[in-house]
Amino acid sequence: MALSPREFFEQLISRDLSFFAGVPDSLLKELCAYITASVPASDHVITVNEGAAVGLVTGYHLATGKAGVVYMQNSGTGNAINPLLSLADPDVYAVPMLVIIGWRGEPGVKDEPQHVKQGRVQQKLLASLEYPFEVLDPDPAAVAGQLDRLVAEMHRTSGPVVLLVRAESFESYSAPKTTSELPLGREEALQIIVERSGPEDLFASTTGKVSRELFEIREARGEGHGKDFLTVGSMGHTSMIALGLAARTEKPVYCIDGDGAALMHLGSLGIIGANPRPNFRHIVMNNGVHDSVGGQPTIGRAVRFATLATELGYTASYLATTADELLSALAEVAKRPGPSLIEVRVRPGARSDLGRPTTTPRENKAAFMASVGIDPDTR
Ligand SMILES: Cc1ncc(C[n+]2csc(CCOP(=O)(O)OP(=O)(O)O)c2C)c(N)n1
Repeated sequence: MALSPREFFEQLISRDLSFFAGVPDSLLKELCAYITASVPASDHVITVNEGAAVGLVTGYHLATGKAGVVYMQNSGTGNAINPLLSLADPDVYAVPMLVIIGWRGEPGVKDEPQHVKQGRVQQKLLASLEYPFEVLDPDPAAVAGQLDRLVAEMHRTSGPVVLLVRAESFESYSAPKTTSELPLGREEALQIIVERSGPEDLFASTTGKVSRELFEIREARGEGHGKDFLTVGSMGHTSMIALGLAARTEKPVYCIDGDGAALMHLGSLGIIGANPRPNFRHIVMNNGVHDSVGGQPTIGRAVRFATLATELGYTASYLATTADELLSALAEVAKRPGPSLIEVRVRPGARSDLGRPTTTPRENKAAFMASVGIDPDTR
């Protein structure tokens, strides 16, 4: 049994929950797509991170007296906990809001390694935050009662309440596809970067499909995975992982970022500029969407990462939209001391048969550290 996103949305509207902010999630993909297509931009903001969504809905409450809706994947709970506990909490400013959380890694449901622990502790985490929560019942007859109870609790406590959403709770809803005339796809661009890389080059790649593509490119080339640190979780932190690496190895370090991930913790770009490492090379695959979780828009197309990088102290930056531009930018960054950044404007979308890493995160870590020359067992 699954819920129609439209009917669920109408249940929210009928309870005066009509202002939305969040970061998209693959489990909430249908609902996110429905909200994106149906709610005017004045009432729906896809924020750069989950804490920002809590802030935005708090401002909405201050201006209207009403409660808003925040949505996120449970990976984003950590980003939201600070403003939930120190801003919206009934012990602080007491801001009512409905928080809808996609429950990746639910015990008993097979999921990727980065979701398993988060999924296992999710209910305990919510209980320890002391926020009333329910697990969404996909039976349409039950939803009205669940929302009535949660909304009543939200008003009684004047604080956040949570609806936890299991996989496949919503019926499919086809979002209008973002079309693009750009010549390069993300995987083609990555293929060029890997082909042109030198034997010493290390990669740290961001959360989502780009790391899956990097894994498959290495498989197809018959290479090992020891040069690549795949940041399967921890969205937005790959650039800091790469900076830490660059600070302690002489080898060139390429951070393969996404626009959504770079924007999630954009201040890190300033830290890279202020802590210049000549071997640091940042590549932002800017497709203007959260491709890995359903293609919901980011503000990526309005951001000039290349210009921003120069402003923030990178020594060189390049914008590439074609294979030739990417090749010449790669040749330039290999010649000059960094930190440097290449913004690659790519089409949204990925292969439908894209697989997932078949090695575990700990195997990935061991192989990567071995290629840096460190035995992970002795640390
Ligand atoms: C803190 C956090 N919030 C949300 C997610 C869910 N998530 C995984 S990948 C992704 C989109 C990444 O977008 P971008 O960096 O632009 O890369 P793309 O998928 O477009 O290649 C999201 C939202 C997550 N893993 N962690």
